[in-house]
Amino acid sequence: MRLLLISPTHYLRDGSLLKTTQYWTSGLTLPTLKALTPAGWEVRLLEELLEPGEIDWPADVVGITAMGPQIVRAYELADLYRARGSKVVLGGAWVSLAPAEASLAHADAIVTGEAEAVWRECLEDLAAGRSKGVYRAERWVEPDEIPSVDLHDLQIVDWSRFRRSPFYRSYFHWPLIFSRGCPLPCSYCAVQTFYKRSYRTRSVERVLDDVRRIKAIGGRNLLFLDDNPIGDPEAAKELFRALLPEGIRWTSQCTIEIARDPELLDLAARSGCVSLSIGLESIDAYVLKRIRKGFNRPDRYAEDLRALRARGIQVIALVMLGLDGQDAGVFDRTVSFLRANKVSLVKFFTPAPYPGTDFHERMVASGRLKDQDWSHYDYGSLLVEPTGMSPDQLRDGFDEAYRRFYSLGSIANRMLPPPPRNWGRHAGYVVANLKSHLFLRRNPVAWGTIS
Ligand code: B12
Ligand code: SF4
Repeated sequence: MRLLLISPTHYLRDGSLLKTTQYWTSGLTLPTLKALTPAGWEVRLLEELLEPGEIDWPADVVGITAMGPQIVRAYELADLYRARGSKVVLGGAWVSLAPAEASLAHADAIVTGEAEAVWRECLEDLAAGRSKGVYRAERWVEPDEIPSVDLHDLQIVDWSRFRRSPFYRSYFHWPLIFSRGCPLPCSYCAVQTFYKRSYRTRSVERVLDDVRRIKAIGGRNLLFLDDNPIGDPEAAKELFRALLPEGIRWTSQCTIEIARDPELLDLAARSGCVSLSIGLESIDAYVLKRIRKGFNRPDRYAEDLRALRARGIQVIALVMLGLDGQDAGVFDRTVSFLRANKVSLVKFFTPAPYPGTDFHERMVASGRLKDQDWSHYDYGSLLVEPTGMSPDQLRDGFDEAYRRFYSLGSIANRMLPPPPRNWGRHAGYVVANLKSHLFLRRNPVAWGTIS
């Protein structure tokens, strides 16, 4: 039997599909599904960011994952492969959280929740020509049931460049995971909704095993794909202690709490943490309370950011613009704050009500959901009616905030003088700032649709 596993790309506003020739990291979804596939299946993986999504290969079953705006393309590919006679199964966060009927209209089966518990049964059924429709994982898998992947299954790696180019070796970040889920309650978050606020960590031995396999092929830059690897601070400390002798550099995303536990921050920095994406979301406590993120406590941000900087950890701030409680003054105040606190990079987001989340329900109930075209569920589309400003003010303020944050004056102001450690990495972030500056000059209405 033949199994084709696809990670689709998404459509841009001009109707073309987003494509790239290189990308700095990779998801683990397809290699994980392959690792869970019983022996006897011939498996092929396809990353549509880099290669055509329609290939001439007679797959008996096609499995498609999707996140955010990719869902539109996922449905399109599903229809296409079904028309050719393959059985199609869809899965992932979007498919799990959106109404099942929406996906079942395009697929023979859908998997909701983690594949580990149901993938084998689903494949056996499809191979035998039957389907239950929805394969719902009724339990969380034990963390050590999560399989390690074969690194050669990462479709995004350019192996020949990895072997010959020192630049590419420092550019590409090898993905691995320590935890699944997040115990926190942010109302807009698909992760805590998908995992129902559960949180599990894999054993340190299993993670070290992954680290050493990455090192064995020459990888030194790692990315923990976790949503919040410090969700259990004591478990995180145990991991970071174990990483101390490994001589790696790593990056991840987590809450600002990392700056508030000196031992945790110290271990993170000494174990090789060089940058973190941190969801600040807003600099106002009353705004954060409304999205159940009061735990962020913005009155402490300045001190927290100083502590991270002192350890040479670059902060990529994630900030939402257009939330309830924010008026048209938010753009100025936010950029000034980020400048004053020497934040290295920022990603701004307009509020995105992902299906299944409390935020989505609230926006539907209040009639404020403006756009249900899933291909617009990216970083910067206006999906909900703002309350504190007009949609035009939000659009213009959002674009202007990007331009001001990445202006040359702001870059100099934020990036100089360099932090006391990790100068090489800092230089890389200066270059990233300059590239963003040039990109925004060429594309006045520009926001990323891929991280
Ligand atoms: C790596 C990653 C990326 C990479 C992907 C690179 C690549 N193409 O290889 C990059 C950085 C490009 C990216 C981009 C985006 N991402 Co992303 N990404 C992730 C991240 C951090 C890890 C994914 C992963 O590999 N996980 C490990 C695997 C093993 O877990 P998994 O994917 O959940 O898969 C398990 C189950 O879900 C299920 N499953 C998943 N797919 C399928 C498919 C089938 C057939 C089956 C049977 C089962 C199944 O089985 C797996 C094993 O249990 C997740 C967060 C997370 N913790 O998962 C976000 C996440 C998936 N991304 C998300 C989003 C929103 C995006 C963006 C839309 C962001 C944006 N606003 O632009 C873009 C979309 C990009 C695009 N092209 O359209 C959301 C999805 C929310 C949602 N409801 O859809 C997540 C959950 C993050 C979040 N905090 O909300 N992302
Ligand atoms: S801290 Fe991050 S991962 Fe956790 S619930 Fe909030 S947004 Fe989601």
